[in-house]
Amino acid sequence: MSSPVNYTLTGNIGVISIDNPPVNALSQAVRQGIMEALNESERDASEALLIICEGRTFIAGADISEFGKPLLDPWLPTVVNQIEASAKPVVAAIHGTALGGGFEVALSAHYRCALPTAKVGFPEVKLGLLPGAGGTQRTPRLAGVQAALDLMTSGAPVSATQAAEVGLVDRIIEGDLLEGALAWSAELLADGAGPRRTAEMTVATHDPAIFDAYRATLAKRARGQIAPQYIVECVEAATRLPLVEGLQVERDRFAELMAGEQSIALRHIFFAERQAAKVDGLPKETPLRPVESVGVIGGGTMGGGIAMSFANAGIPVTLIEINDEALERGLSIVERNYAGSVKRGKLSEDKAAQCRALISGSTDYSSLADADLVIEAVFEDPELKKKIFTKLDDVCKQGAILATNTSYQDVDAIAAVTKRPEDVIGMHFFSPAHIMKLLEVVRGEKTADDVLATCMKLAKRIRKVPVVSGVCYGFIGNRMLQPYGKQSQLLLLEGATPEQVDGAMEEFGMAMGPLRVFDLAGLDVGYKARQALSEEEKGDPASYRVPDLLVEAGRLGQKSGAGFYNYDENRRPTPDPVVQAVIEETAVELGIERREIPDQEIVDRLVGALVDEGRKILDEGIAQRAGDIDVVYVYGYGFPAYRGGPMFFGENA
Ligand code: T1G
Repeated sequence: MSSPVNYTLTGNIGVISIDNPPVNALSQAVRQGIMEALNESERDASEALLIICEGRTFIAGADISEFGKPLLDPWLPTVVNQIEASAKPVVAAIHGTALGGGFEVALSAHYRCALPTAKVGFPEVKLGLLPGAGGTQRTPRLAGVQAALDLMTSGAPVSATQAAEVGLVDRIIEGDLLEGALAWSAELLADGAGPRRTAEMTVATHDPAIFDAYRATLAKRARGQIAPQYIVECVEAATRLPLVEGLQVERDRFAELMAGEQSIALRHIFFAERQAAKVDGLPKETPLRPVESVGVIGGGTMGGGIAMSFANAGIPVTLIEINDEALERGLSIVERNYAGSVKRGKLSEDKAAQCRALISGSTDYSSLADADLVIEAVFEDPELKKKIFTKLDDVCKQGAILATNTSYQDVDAIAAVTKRPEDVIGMHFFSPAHIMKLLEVVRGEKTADDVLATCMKLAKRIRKVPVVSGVCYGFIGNRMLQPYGKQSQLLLLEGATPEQVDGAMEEFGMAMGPLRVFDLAGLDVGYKARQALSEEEKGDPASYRVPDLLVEAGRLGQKSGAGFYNYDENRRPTPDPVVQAVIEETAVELGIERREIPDQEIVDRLVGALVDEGRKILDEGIAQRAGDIDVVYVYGYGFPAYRGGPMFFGENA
């Protein structure tokens, strides 16, 4: 088996070229190959060394698939220390994404150049880890404490230009990277530049209070997570200790995190997310339909957000509304959202204007005649949806994909009103649709393979995380929310208060407890859905009596300023004794005894409800894998990623 590392002498430059598709991960073979190249360079006529990668990217990190297994020599810290120790100047040439261990390799080099399109970063914290090959010690020496902490605790990559501004990249190369890097290496040699070891640098002066400030911010922003706190500790060590001792602190903390539950869970989610994008039994080479123009029916909150998701990916969108007034309202939601993204610094003014320009409005369905994909996003009235699909069947070209954004309706029943059910599919976005990453792709009984494959691929293009679901009431996510919601109601009647239930789940790591979620979604949504059901279909009154009484008392949730909680003008929730009285009276009415309920029981019963329903969903084949369900709950329902999702947690708790 040939080595993924190639070493050649180009003039007086020793070129270490790595070729380990798909992302040049630092597998054992790559680490071994780099060491062999370094050893060879010590014996040859090279005067400088250049580290560069083939393929679409520079090294995107350590090989995550090796984690959790016995670590094979050479260890990455050994490799990076040998690069830094080289007697000949070492240049790293970056394209694509230099991430994690890959960026650490670049930081151990003496000089760094990059294409303007390149990105660098430390995503380790997203895996419950920290940069374990010198990143926590070398980055603050080069870029200062603040930049180092921001990079490592956010896990977000920055552009090569931004990296250059803080001293992490020395030269931006326009044009061909290899050519430019070789020329720059020759220039360095001509200028008499020798090895420039970061290890010999000290961290620039800084306010020592910065560390406690970060600890406090992270305790809120990354509640319950260990890795961010350890990153602060390691960067602080870099300001106090010589590199060798700082590296030891980093090594100890890294090893602890690697063996820890949080990182194991986050690594599960890393691979589960990539697995979820694959459809069992659907050949990789299934042809895809072109999607270069999209129509969205309904300019409400969901429709506007969906339109933005496509426009943000450069795909023109036509937003359809019933009349000009409604269309105006829909387009103004889009305007407001873009203004908000610019204000929060998520988008530049220019980019926002570019995207906005890709969204046009119409009240005429015939403007969708050439659309490649049309997504219906009107409110949950099954008859209205069927009427719309009948119309789409008439106006849309053959081969167009017809999708519904319903969050629980029967996609097969909607498809059945058309003459082309094979072209119908569910694309269930989550609110706000231009921000939430999850996309449930609902495969109907007759949905064609190429339609499914196209939507799965398209999801990545619009920066969504797709998960396939079969057709059932509520698909994966909302179906599991039913028993979860029911359990939350039983806990209230049996003695817990809304703030205790939500508090316990938020302490567990949920972004928001169940009662606050129901208030956010609107208690009237569930109430209206229940009105269409028979007493029998509604099931145990304990699961809905209290929210029904609240709605009938005009407490619809956040939108009416009161639900399970009262809400002030900043939407801050406060408990209301009126609600407590309704709960206690209903418990008496239903003959439910009340008692002290420990927080752990609340967590066990609510997470247990999710896991039980998840198992039924797997048994019925509605979801392909348990990991898919975990991805749904982490990306769509605020389940803590560092617990791996409900199914993983259920298996491992
Ligand atoms: N190790 C192993 N496999 C990896 C990998 C990695 N680091 N990165 C990607 N893959 C696989 C992935 O599973 C998929 O496989 C294929 O490559 C394409 O990935 C000591 C400890 C680079 C931005 O966290 O963020 O270094 O599904 O679909 O959307 O300090 O991959 O095709 O079989 O995601 O174009 C730090 C992780 C590691 C970066 C490309 N590095 N990767 O995105 O492709 S920890 C990371 C990514 C570390 C050191 C520490 C993305 C990407 P398959 P993809 P993409």
